[in-house]
Amino acid sequence: MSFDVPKNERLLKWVEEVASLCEPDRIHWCDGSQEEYDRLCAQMVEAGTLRRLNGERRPNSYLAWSDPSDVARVEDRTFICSISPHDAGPTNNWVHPKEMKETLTRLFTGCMRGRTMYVIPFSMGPLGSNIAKIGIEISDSPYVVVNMRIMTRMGKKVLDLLGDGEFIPCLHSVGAPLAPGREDVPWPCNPEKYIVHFPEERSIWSYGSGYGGNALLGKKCLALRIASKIGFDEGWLAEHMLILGVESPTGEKTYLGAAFPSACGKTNFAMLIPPGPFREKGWKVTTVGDDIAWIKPAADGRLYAINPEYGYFGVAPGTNVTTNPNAMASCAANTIFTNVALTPDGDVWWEGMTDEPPTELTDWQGNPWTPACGRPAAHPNARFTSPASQCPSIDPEWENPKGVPIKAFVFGGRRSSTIPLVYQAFNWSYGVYLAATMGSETTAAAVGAVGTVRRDPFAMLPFCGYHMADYFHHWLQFGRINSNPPPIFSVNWFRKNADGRFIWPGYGENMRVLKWIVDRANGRGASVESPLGWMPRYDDMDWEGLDISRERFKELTSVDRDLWKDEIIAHEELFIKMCDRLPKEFLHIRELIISSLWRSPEHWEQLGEVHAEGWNE
Ligand code: O2Y
Ligand code: MN
Repeated sequence: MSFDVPKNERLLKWVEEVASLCEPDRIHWCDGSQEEYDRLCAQMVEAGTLRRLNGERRPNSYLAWSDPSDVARVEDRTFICSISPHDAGPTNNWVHPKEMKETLTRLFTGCMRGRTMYVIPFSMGPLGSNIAKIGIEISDSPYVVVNMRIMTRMGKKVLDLLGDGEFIPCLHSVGAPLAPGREDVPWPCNPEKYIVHFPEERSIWSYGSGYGGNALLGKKCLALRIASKIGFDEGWLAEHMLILGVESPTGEKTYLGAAFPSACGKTNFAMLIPPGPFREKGWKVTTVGDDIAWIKPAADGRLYAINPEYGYFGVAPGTNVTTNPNAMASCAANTIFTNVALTPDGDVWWEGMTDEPPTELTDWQGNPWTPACGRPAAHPNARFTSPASQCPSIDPEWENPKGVPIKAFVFGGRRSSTIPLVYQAFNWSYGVYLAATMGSETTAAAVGAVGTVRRDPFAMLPFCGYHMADYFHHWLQFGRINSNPPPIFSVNWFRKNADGRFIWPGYGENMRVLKWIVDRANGRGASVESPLGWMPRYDDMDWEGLDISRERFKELTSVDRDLWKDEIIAHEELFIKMCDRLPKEFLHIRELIISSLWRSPEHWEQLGEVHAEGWNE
């Protein structure tokens, strides 16, 4: 250890207990220094876990290839072990904590033999922020240590701040003890996996996987599952939301939080570059966070958000200099890539990085690859771990311990029909309803038939650490006790026409929708009432530099009564699952939406110019 033993009795006792359970050969307290990082990376290069990339092309960067069985989060092996199953709710896997502790104790016994046990102190959020929390991850994976140093504020400075205070214990093992004299494999893991949360005790145990959200326990496990329960108990929100800032030509700054399920372009939206005419007029978009937001009410009556993370664990395939130049710049150096392909000159490549693939590569499983071979070169869930500070659009306030004031919430899914381009909920409760019922069509990367709608309330389905209907109550209550909660918007970038083609260009052009949202949030933008909420008319949006006809706009914003009939029935199916604790408000709001949709055609014609067609049939 390169520093004195910390004086936190609870921490020392826990480390001792874990060491006697897991029986590691060595214990290393991580100081978080560059020297420690470099040393661990060099050891992993030696062990075959990492490859050092060409320093000219990718300075200080490495590539890891995982075991092919350990490539993503494992939702079916993720558990919320509250004392009562009713507190985990119908959307989580549950086992009684006593039974689960017995299983885990058996699995963790001797699981670190032959390995080093790393003690990793980390802060989720800027050091000392009253919104931040300290965690201690114990892990037997050096890959976890170096990734945690990028993803969180990590090391001695965190222990100094902790003193004898509270921390969230996070225990992780790859579940692969090394017998004496046995050679290690590059990516140790175990086919039996458990990602377990004890929400009442506020602790995490993860076994068998070395990958991403299963192993970097600050991210999904602490910052979402455990933090959502703490937020419920303490009156704040831990959300699966990006945070972005919009600066207008007059210098007005508007921050918003936005939630999207996976495969909806969340990182691209977090790092959006406005189209030319907007940039020329002086519009700027800045990034506070790309994945998670912790949001607390402050004394001035506003809601403040921090990004609890310090880096990006971004999905590589599909990212390129056109779709997301800011992400490409973020991973230009000091990055750990996982499961991407290796080029002959020691750089990385993934599907969608360039128009033309390289003529030869080594794929993510270490095999020779050519464009004709019919296999992807990178795994579809391949990742880059990069410091957030390297993002060119990083917001100047991203490290402000107070957080940034949130003026709007945005919720979006991938829907080829039914959901209009954008609308604003009539009020907070309607907004909570729209977020609770949001869904997204499955893509080839997800489980389930392509194109079926998977309901993903608040994009939190895999990440809510307690009963989802209690979570809805918490949001409703948040709007009651905070006097002026931000407006809530729904967006959908993925509408298609009858030929199955996308009718919205997306990417930077989403700025046009964002501008309308920002105008509305600041009490300006014009709108018209629709059955679902407030919507822009064609002339309420800025179209400079983009050729979208009035006809196309009508297609993008139409609300089809027949499709909404099915949509409402699907809401009902979701509600039935949670009927034991569903907020009564939702049933009333559903009825109000139904009666709005079935109002007379004349009613909507009087209000709006263009929307009548869809609503009046
Ligand atoms: O598969 C994993 O372990 C990563 S999942 C992930 C990573 C970064 C941001 N979001 C997610 C997610 O699943 O929402
Ligand atoms: Mn995420």
